[in-house]
Order: sequence, then C-alpha cells, then structure tokens
Amino acid sequence: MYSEASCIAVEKESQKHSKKWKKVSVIFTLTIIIFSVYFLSIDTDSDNLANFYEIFIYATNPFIKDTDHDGLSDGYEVYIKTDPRKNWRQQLNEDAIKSALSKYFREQVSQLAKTLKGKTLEETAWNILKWVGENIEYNEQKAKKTVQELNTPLETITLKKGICADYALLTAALLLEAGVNTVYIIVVYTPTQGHVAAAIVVNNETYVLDQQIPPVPYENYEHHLAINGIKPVNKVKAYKISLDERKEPVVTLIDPQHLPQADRKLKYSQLIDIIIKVLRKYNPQLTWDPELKEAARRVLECHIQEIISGKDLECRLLLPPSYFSGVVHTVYFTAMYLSQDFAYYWVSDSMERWFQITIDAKKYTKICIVLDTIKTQKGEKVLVAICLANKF
Ligand SMILES: [Ca+2]
Ligand SMILES: [Ca+2]
Repeated sequence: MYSEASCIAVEKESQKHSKKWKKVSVIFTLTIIIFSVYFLSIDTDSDNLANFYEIFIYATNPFIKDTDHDGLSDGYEVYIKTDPRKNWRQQLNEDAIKSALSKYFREQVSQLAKTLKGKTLEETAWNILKWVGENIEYNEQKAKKTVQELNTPLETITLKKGICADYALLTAALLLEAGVNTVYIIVVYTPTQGHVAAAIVVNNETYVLDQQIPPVPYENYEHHLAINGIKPVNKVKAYKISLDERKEPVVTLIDPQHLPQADRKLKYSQLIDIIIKVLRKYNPQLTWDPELKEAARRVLECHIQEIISGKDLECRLLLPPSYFSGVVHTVYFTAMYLSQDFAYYWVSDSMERWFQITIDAKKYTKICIVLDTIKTQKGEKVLVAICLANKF
C-alpha cells in the first residue's frame, strides 16, 4: 500500500543519498590525489630522491635510504650514476670502482692521504704503497671464501686486512685523495684465478702498485706475478680513473696495450750514484775512494760464489795497506724493479732497513761501491758491495 506521493518522496530521498555519496567519493578521490601528489613530491627516507623518482624512475624503496644496503644512499648513487639497486660490493666492475672510489668513501681516508702526500708524485706513490704494505695484512680467510664482498677503503684500514681488490681500492683511494689526477685498476686473469692491483703513470711509464714496495714497471708485471704464483696470465683488464669537477670518479675501461710504457730501467752505474747520495745524508763527509775497489770486488765475488755453491765461504775484507779500518756490506736488489723513478726511494728505504750500513756510514769517511748481477730462478739480482773505510 503506497501512494504516488510517498513513492516520489522515496525517489527524492534516494537521489539525495546518491548525490551525497558522489560528493563523498569526490572528496575522497581528491584527498587521495592530493595525498598522492604530496607523497610523491616528498622524500620520505631523506636520501635526496623524491618518492616519485624512487617509485617510477629508479624502482628503489622510498622508505629505505640505501635500498641495496651497500653504504651509498639511493640519491647519492643516482648522483654518481651507479645502480642504486645493485650492491657494488659483490663484483669488481666499473660500478664497484665508481662506488668504492666515490668522494663519499674517499673523504673517509682523506686525513691519512694527506699525511702520506710527498713532494712529488713518485714520493706520494712510494709513501702510500709502503704504508699499505706495512699496515694491511693479506686476508687469507677471505681469499678462501666463494663470495668475497669488497670493502671500502676505510673498512680495509679498520680491519687491517684485505684481499687484492681491497688493497687496490684502498691504494687508488689514497692516491686520488693525495692529489694524483689519474689512477688505474689492473685486473689480470689466469685460467683459475684473478688478481687486482692499482697502477699509476710516472714519466710516461706505467707502474703497478701491488700490495708491497717497490712499484713494478708494467712491462715486468707478468714476470712479477709469475714469481708470486699467478700464472699464466691470459686476460688483462685496465680501468682508468680520473675525477670530474665534482671530484667524483670517471671510470673508463681501456685497452691495456694503451697503458703508457717507456724505458725507465735504471742503469747500474746510476744505482751506485744513488746509494752514495743516500748515504751522504747520514754522513756528508763520505768521499769516493777508487783504491778500495779491489778489496770490495773480492768480497763481492766471494759472496757470488757463496750463493752459487750454497756454502759459507767466510768472505772477509782485506784492506789495502794505508787503511786502518773498514767494512763491507753486501746487499741486493731485484733487477726488474729497479727504475729511474723509484730507485732513490727504494735505496733510501733499504738503507733504513739495513740500518747497520747507515751506522757504519757515519763511522767511516771513504766509500767505494762495486756491483755485479746474478741470475736466479726469480730473475736477475743486482748484488752491491758497499765498502766503507778509514785511511791513515
Ligand atoms: Ca627518497
Ligand atoms: Ca646503495
């Protein structure tokens, strides 16, 4: 039972309801839109990347600052053009080099780099390689693992140990922070393993900075690796790294054959001059005395015989009549590492290590040096006899 009038009233009531719902839905939609626009425009996780970019452009997590948990925020990765969704620590490649050598990670070792900076590129490189060799230990345990996560330069310093890639990245970071414009990362492959080291170019010659002093001239690097059991090398990759105006690394893969190579081999006569120059820092009165040559030569030849025969021959110094005291020190250098650019630093360093020579250099006034080479399984060695004496 209903009247027409009540029917119209119901219809009106329902129209009213529908209008109300429409209004609610419009407001709701508008709120969603406004909220969405607002949400997309803000940077929820404060990584310098607005949520819009995180969701629609880079597919990163807008609530996690560092989506791939590799130590670099999403925004910073976009800034330096690395993949914010791929952890650089998993594999040494262009992205990993860019990340590990980013300004952000380099600044963490900047103070140390400043203390190692020398007056010349050679001195800086020497100081850095020496520091790394003395302070970082090879991480045998990590080397045995199937998955080896790369470390940042600071992490390697803090841990005091690392594998070859950690050494290379730390060395490269210190070089860049010490003001070296261009550094290289050299990757070599044998059928069973890989090896990584840093490198620089000095006087148009490439030197590999591989965990320990001295730097290795690039043309001798394969031989150096073979001595250390890394052979045969069947592939080499070289990355060139320089910094852009923002001080961020620009990494390019180059043909290793394009690494500069000049003949910077040290002449042995130059080695004698360098040893005298270094010893005169301890005693400026030292004068060259050719009369001691024969005596020094006899001791040197005796030492060579000792090495060849493996017997102790009790090599003694026999001084010429007019001398009242003297001593001979026999030292050796591996020939393939002797270069014009680093010999001075190597000799200085060696004299400090064999400090008895520097003590004796202060005691005597006459000096004479002779040298000879000897072939060993590990390559040619330069044997040097340093004779110091006093004359009546
Ligand atoms: Ca963000
Ligand atoms: Ca990251």
